[in-house]
Amino acid sequence: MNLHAFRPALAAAVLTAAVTAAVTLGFTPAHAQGESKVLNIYNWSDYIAPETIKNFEKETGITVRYDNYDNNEILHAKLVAGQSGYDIVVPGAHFAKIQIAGGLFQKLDRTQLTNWGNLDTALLEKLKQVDPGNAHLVTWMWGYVTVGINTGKVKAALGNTPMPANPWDLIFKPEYASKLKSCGINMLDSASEVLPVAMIYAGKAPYSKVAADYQAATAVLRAARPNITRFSSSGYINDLAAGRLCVVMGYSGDINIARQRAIDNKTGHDIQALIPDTGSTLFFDTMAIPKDAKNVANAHKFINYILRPEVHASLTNTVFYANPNAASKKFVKKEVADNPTVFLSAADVAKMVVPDAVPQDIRRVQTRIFTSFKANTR
Ligand code: N2P
Repeated sequence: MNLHAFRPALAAAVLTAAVTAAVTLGFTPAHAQGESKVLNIYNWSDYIAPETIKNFEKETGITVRYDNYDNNEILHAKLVAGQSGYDIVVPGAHFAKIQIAGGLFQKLDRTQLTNWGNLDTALLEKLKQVDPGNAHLVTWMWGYVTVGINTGKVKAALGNTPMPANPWDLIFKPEYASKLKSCGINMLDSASEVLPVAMIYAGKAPYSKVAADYQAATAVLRAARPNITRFSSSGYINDLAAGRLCVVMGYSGDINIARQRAIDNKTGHDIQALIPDTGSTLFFDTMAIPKDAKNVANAHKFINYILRPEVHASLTNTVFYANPNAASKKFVKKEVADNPTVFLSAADVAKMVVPDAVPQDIRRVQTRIFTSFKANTR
């Protein structure tokens, strides 16, 4: 029997049996209750294709409210407070680990996720470290934090000084950064992103659980502070594309979005995402359903829709992040598939650090250091 033809049939049979059992037992499944035709999604900004929501709405008759955030801290605070009103959220996996432990998500119903088989099994295995049994999370996309530059502007500002071997020097080493300040240096506006990178630069474990280790990152950030001209976790995309910034600490795909915008708008700016040899931090952003979500069947429908190979590929084609959908590869545009800063080589992946959850006391240390760094106080 053809396995592909068999799977949906099996899933449908299991679903029918489950519904029958539930009705017999006196439960009414959510979709049988006539769940309202709405779905509330909270996702990162600049992380979707223009047609993704429209096509889903057209096909299902479900109206989607789509809101954005640009750092994990904002989402985490909403989830901890409860009653967020969202049916799908997309935390970074290291935050999701804490959120799962805190009972903030409900388990996925795999019988409603008939496209689950499209997921890359190696990535699923890795994700089990965060979500045992892959019970709560489905990866949306993944990428890494890195340095993005406007090559012409950086060259001009550095003058006779050659580019450093370590791109992070452009931001953290005053010898370079003091020259680049005039054309604008952006740093991500998020303690949980900036501290691990500053720790790598300081030669420390990026997700150290030892508070004293963070003194080294404090020193790195203090030295860098006079040269940082902008803190932003999303607004830097346009500024980089338009030549208002020459160096950013940003998200890999966002830097490539800026690159594409500069090309499309014929601004003449050459924007490049760099891959530091000394490493950087990976992130895996994952869809999850909050425990108090109201539209659970609709949430499953949306997750299953994203898991279609063409849909997942269209996200990657638009925002330049790798996706976890093995079956989507053939729908990824050649120039995106060939971009080594979107799909990292094995050698480049090996340079990167896998994200890790840190306990609450360390999150506080990170936040305290970041807040005084940003405010430029000691
Ligand atoms: C989307 C950036 C998301 C990456 N613009 C960080 N998780």
